[in-house]
This record gives sequence, structure tokens and C-alpha cells, in this order.
Amino acid sequence: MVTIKSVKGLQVLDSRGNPTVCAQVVLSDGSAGVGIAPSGASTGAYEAYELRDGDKAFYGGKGVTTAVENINNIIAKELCSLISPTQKTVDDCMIELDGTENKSSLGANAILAVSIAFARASAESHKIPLYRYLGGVGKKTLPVPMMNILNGGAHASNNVDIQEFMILPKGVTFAESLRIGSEIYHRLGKILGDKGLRSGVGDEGGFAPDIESDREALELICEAIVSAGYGFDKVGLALDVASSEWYRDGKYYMPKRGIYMSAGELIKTVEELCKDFPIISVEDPLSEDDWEGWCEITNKLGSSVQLVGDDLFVTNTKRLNMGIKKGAGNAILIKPNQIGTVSETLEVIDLALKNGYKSVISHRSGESEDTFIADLSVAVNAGMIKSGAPCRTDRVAKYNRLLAIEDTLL
Ligand code: 2PG
Ligand code: MG
Repeated sequence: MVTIKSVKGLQVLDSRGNPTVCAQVVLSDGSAGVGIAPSGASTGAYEAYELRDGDKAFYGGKGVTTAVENINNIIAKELCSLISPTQKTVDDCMIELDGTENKSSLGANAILAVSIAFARASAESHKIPLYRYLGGVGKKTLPVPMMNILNGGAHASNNVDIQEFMILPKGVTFAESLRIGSEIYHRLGKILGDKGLRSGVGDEGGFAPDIESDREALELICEAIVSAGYGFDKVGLALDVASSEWYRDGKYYMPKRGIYMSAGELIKTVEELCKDFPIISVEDPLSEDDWEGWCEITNKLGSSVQLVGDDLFVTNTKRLNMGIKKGAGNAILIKPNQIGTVSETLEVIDLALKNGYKSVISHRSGESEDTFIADLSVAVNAGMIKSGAPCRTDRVAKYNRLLAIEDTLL
């Protein structure tokens, strides 16, 4: 019987140069796997806890040596003594060991890194690709990439308040979708350059120009799509408003433009954008605490637009169940580090599926070379993945993994 031989943690850096947790799991048959926890900037209030050292003398307080020590000194011992470890027993063991609702004792970053590392080691042990280990032998489909080609909000230092402007290129294959997305991305760069708006890129690889309005961002992207030779039948638009970032005392405050809006005004603004542009998906149009606003926008737009709960649901079955009961949103963003284990991530995807909610698999704005989410998106036939623009290796690594998976499936 295969058991766990060793579990080791290591502090490494993420794509923003901040420390994050890497874990390695080695099984008794020699199979090994590595997992690296990502990290968000616009984090939801109800996410699992990211444990940081807080000692300002090191990495400005962002060190994760305590989380790493928790792996080496606490988690390793327990997991190595499991008699027949499975994904569920490994994850349950860490949940129990932690003992808190939000994994604040050991750190969700420590727990997730180990959970992913164990999944990889197990896939290797079974001699199957990670997406089969996670999703079984059934037919697999590749996702449509939701590519964030213009960055704002907490991901860029420009004057744009909406966090993400995405394109969804729908090719016959994933490779074709990616090609279309890349062509549009480069066309957008050229258009911005011609207009004197050329900028560097934000955390997710999209351009980050200073522009007049959110509307202008959508106009520029539409221009890029058309000028690259595509129609809106093939390429849809999506937004991540990330409006929890704006919510103060029942009102929405867009910090970069200094504008206050009521929930009703914000809903109207989103409605108008959806009417005037080929937007097929809107994430976090309302805040994580504004259930009333969420229900209102779902009633108004839910039959024609995908409304994705990110901060609202935080990859958590309890939060998603609340949404299902109230009728808030019709899709959930899936970020494994919001909940902290692979098993719980799969559970919430299953709950979504059973209740007619779509799942969108997602990266974090702080990422690494870890490509776990690419395999996850194929494993559960999610249909959509957010992994940023086709720029920055931390983003492209996931897309390249999907190209490799598609190549083996064709
Ligand atoms: C989001 C994510 C990823 P962050 O809000 O959807 O795009 O950003 O990781 O900063 O929460
Ligand atoms: Mg989001």
C-alpha cells in the first residue's frame, strides 16, 4: 500500500515578488508532486486565511515562514502516519488538524500547497495525468480562455476602476482560441500605441493605460477585435467589476475617479454596458455583502448575462448554498486558495453543477509557475478559465499546459 513518505514546505516567491508557500509530497513508491499557493490582491472578506508572518523587517511582513514551519513541523507528521492516504483523507486530516472555520491556525496557503502537491504525487503514482486524477476517465473538454487584456482596479496603478476587461475567444480548439486571443491582445497594444496610450502591463498581463472612462476601455477592445479580423459571434467580452473593493457603508465608491454610486446606480451602469457592448459575463457587479443588489441584478440580467460570484461565494459551499437559496448570480468563480483544499474545491464545483450554476476556474493576481488550475478546468469540464492576458509567464504557463493537454486528447 502506498503511503506518504515525506512532506516538505519551502518559501518561494510569487509573480509580484511576494513570498508564497511551496510544498513537496513524496510517496512511498517514489512518486513526487509539488504545489505552490497563489495569492490575491482584491481578496474577499470570507476567504480562507492566508497566513503571513507579519514581521515588517522581512518582506514587509509578507513572509510565510510560519506557514512553511506548520507544514514541516505539524502537517508532515500527521500525513506520514495516515494508513491509506487519499485526497479526501489527506485534506480532511489537515482540516481537522487546523481546527478553525477559515484555516487560520495552519494557514490556507500551507494547506493548499500540500493538497495540490499530494494530488500531483498521486496522479504520478497512478500513472495518469493530473486532470484524470482530479476528474476521472470521462470525456474531457478544454475551456474557453477568459483573457484579461486591460487591467485596472487593484491590479494596476492606472486610473481605471473596473478591475478586469476580458475577451472570450471561442475557436474550434483551445489552440485556436488562444491564437485569436493573442492576436487581439497584440492588436490592442498597437491601437493603444497609435493613440499615445501605450502602457506597461498590470498584474495579470493586460495593458494598463490611463483612459477617460470604463466605456473607453470597452470601445478600445472592440476596435482591437474588429481590426484583428474577428466578429462578436466569435469573441465575447467579460468584466470583473470587483466591486467589493468599492463598498463602504452601503454605497459604492470608485476610488480612482472619486465617484459615489448607490447599488441601484451601479446596477443601471452595468445594465447599460451590457446593452451597448457584447458583454456575456460580469463578475462581482455587486459587493460580497450586498445580497439585495445581487438578487436585483440577477433578476434583471440573469437570463441573458453570466453573473459570476467571486468575493460573494469564495469557492465555499456554505456561501454558494446561500446564493442558491436567495437566487443570487448564476455562476461561481473557482479559486482553490479561497477555500484551501482540492477536495473542497471539487465539492463546490459539484454543488454548482447540481444547481445549474456555471463554474469559471480562476488564477489569482499573484501567481506562480504552478499550472494546477489548467488541469482542474479540464478535469471538471468547466468550460471557462481565467488566466489573464497572453503575457507574463505566470499567466501563459496555464495556457501552455492547456495546449499540451489538448495535444494529448486530440
Ligand atoms: C479576481 C482575481 C483574479 P485577485 O478578482 O477575480 O483575477 O483577482 O486574485 O486579486 O483576487
Ligand atoms: Mg474577481
